[in-house]
Amino acid sequence: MLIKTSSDIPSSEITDEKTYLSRRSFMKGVAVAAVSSSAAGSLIGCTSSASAAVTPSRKAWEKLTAPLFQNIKAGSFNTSEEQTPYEDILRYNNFYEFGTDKTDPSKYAEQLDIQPWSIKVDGDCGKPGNYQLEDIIKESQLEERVYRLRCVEAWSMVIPWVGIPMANILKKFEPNSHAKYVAFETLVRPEQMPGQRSLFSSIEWPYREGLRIDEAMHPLTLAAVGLYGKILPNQNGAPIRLVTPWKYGFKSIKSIVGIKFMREEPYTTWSALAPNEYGFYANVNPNVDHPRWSQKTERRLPGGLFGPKRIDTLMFNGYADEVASLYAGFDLRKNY
Ligand SMILES: Nc1nc2c(c(=O)[nH]1)N[C@H]1C(S)=C(S)[C@@H](COP(=O)(O)O)O[C@H]1N2
Ligand SMILES: [Mo]
Repeated sequence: MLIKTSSDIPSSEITDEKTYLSRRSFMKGVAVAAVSSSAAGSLIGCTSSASAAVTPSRKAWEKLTAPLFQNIKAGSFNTSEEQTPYEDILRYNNFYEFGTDKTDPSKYAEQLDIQPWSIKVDGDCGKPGNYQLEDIIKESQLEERVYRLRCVEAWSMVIPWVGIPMANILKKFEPNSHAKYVAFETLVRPEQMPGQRSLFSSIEWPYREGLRIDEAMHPLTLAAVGLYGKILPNQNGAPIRLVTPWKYGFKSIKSIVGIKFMREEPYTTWSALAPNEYGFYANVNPNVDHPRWSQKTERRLPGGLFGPKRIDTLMFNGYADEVASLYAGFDLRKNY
């Protein structure tokens, strides 16, 4: 039940994380409403263009960051694969704070005020405190990084992010030698985030993610503030989100308001919800299947005229040369 079907996508193609949440809600005894037609289907069938709505807080953020966005340099690690169109990146999202349908974030995230935006930094570091986001990023050089994004649900995109190496940001807070991990938190604001008001959600807000410190400091790890040369659309995690391209998409936490340097492995939302399905590491690995579907291939978005574009999934999402050494001696089946 609650697995969406449509004429465009056979149910064998659908590997939705929300089925997990729905099952849990069902187990909790919550009545479940009927579900509308497939979000993925409308993505494929529709050609009208989308754009990020201009609200006062987005205007304010645009103004604050304009000098940075006027000077974006080409970054490293860029893939030359065909980029997923802007409209598709804006209209097919996972951002459960706004709902579990792929189109919910594009419908509801517009109402989120992204200014003012502060980030609380604490834990094992020399410079804890509450910082305004603009003060954290104001002296940074923005880079464009064209990365693959591979969701654990077995779809993928190619996204031209704009951001700052996460290491440059974290170093400002002077992590000390006890800092073995970094935890990140998303905003909690139920008035503007309908998914946080939903009875159907089993997520314990805030959405939380974390990395080992060496992963967080790795040159591939990006603090994204834009895509396609513009400030991030709200549905993609404005004003700032994490991007770890060799890991499943759920690690790339959106709309960050908390950073904590820790000694122990932090709580992470999906691995806490279903530890047998989602691990702390979440490295993309075609040889370790999800218990409910294969991870050997993925559906590259957008689909073609005649159906989904299926391609092989690569070890570490194609970034093995860069990151495999981080896991030397690891059993990747156990540490999934
Ligand atoms: N706060 C928050 N961050 C999140 C999520 C979420 O639901 N909430 N979903 C994750 C998942 S499962 C994926 S695949 C990516 C999707 O990013 P995109 O919508 O920008 O493509 O965001 C990740 N970050
Ligand atoms: Mo995902």
